[in-house]
Amino acid sequence: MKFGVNTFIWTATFDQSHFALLPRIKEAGFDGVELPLINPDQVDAGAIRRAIEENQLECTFCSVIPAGLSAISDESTVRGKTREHLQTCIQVAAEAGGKLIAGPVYSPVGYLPGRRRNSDEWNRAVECYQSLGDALARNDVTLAIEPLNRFETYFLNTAEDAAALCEAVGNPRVGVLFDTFHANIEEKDVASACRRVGRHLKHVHTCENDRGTPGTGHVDWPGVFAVLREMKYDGWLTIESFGFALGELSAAASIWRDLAPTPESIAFDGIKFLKAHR
Ligand code: LER
Ligand code: MN
Repeated sequence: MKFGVNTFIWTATFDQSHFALLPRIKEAGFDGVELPLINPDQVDAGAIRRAIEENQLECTFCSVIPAGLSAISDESTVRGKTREHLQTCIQVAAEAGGKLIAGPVYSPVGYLPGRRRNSDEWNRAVECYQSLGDALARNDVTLAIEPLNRFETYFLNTAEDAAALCEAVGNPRVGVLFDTFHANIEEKDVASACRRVGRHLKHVHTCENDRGTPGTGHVDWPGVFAVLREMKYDGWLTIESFGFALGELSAAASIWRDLAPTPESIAFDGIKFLKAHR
């Protein structure tokens, strides 16, 4: 297993002004960083690749769907633009040296139409991810789709549904990102839910129940680690939390108070806990 940290802990965007974080992240024992990939046009893939390599790290990317786009929209032009957007994200991730894009890449976080998902939306998501097959193969990238809790999406809330979606897509490069924070809200049992993802598991966000430091809350870490070992999971365990003043991003994540003495202590204390208990 490899250990990563999402830079949302420090910043909503990531550019050269944040490269000084990388040696500190490496020194703390992380194998990689997870970087935002929301507006691919604003990502300097070459500079990121060099900085990641210089610091002997790897990178994964976290994508959310920007406002105005949706893979499940009933407007075919919106779906087409979303497909193009995701294709660009895949290409940019590969240029930066990343092999994985993870996140709720179906509709914008917080989009809640006040009804349940319908079968047309499900079929459109399947079609969208199937259509990305060539771009994923050509760029050697895997897409890990993240179920979110009910307050952030109506489309995909459980591990079981996420696994069923990937089963329908039928491409091993399209799998599931399992986030323990969301699972703690939606699942009867976090560890069993993780097991249910099965062979579709491609990425894990190791988050405490309050998005604070892993090990300081009530996520069933022994259970989760036992299941990951049983599944022979050898992918990333990425700590994700959000700085306390990231504007729109803090609002989307609903962070309204300090969750730890400092946001970065969530990363640096969190990795000690995860490594000691894996
Ligand atoms: C959002 O709650 C989340 O978990 C992230 O991985 C993507 O926004
Ligand atoms: Mn997450």
